[in-house]
Amino acid sequence: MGLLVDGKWVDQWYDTKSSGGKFVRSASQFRNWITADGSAGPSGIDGFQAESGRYHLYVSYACPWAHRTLIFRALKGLTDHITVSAVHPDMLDQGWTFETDDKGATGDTLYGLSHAHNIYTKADPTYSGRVTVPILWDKQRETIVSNESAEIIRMLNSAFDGITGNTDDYWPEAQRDAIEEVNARIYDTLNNGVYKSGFATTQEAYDAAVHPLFDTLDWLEARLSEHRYLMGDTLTEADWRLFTTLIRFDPVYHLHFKCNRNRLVDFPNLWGYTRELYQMAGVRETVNFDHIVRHYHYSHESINPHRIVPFNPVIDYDAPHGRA
Ligand SMILES: N[C@@H](CCC(=O)N[C@@H](CS)C(=O)NCC(=O)O)C(=O)O
Repeated sequence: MGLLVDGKWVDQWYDTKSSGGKFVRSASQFRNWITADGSAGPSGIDGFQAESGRYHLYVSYACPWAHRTLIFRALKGLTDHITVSAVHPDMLDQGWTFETDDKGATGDTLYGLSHAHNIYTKADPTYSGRVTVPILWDKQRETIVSNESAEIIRMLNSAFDGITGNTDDYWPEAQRDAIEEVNARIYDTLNNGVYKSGFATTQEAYDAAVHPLFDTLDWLEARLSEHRYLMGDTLTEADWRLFTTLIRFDPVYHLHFKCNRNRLVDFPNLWGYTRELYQMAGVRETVNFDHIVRHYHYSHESINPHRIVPFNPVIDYDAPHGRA
């Protein structure tokens, strides 16, 4: 895997040497917004009006950030309005590819390109930076609207409401500050914390990631003993952002990223909550455990150089969750 420099692919693994063994995630660069009337969003330029059939998501089923966008597409009734291509789970020398498999990798259904980096250079032939998924693509202007999942889910939350008639709101105005606060802790110590733990190349960097990670899981376990969802009685984006990390915890992060003080199934509230969210309409179809387990173990050469995919326990996410 690697990154693009002036539109050219450079084979390079994450560099943790210059950061004292710590994994540092780089910021996404395409930051435009789809809006109902095409006006500019909080960042970027205008001209990306919500329209049925105009936009496309490039995702990996393995990737927790891309997974958020698939969940919002499902929850918000957008499956008939936004098309999807899913990359192959193996992310090797040339990054994400559009190889196909029989388990959900679709190929590039728009252009038939071979790699995700081709999508970035199609949008900007001089692009420099990492080639990540999700990518929200505009078929009309043939460019990337956004490659930042946190912003894509907020677009999907409301921009298409006039088209779908679905006004479910996972980013309610009255709770925004409180959601941001919870998101910040969960992002730093969990969503990204699992990567900081797994990609650490010094004991210090690992210790600095793994302890806050389990402190946050303990905090969430207690919070869910008092509240049905993170913000109370209704689901918000905070829950879905947490869910994509929890669903990968026992199959991947516990072993592969050395997040092994406990398993998810050891936390009764978090485990019931994860099953409840998994069983909500449309969500199960966004979870592809084959791609999740295969991707991490096969692609991260620095962590698992022999690419052995473990024989995992069967986990029954469909078991009754008993939460009311
Ligand atoms: N901030 C981005 C992060 C996306 C991201 O890091 N995706 C990973 C897959 S889980 C990726 O494509 N990594 C490839 C790379 O960094 O080279 C977002 O949330 O959309």
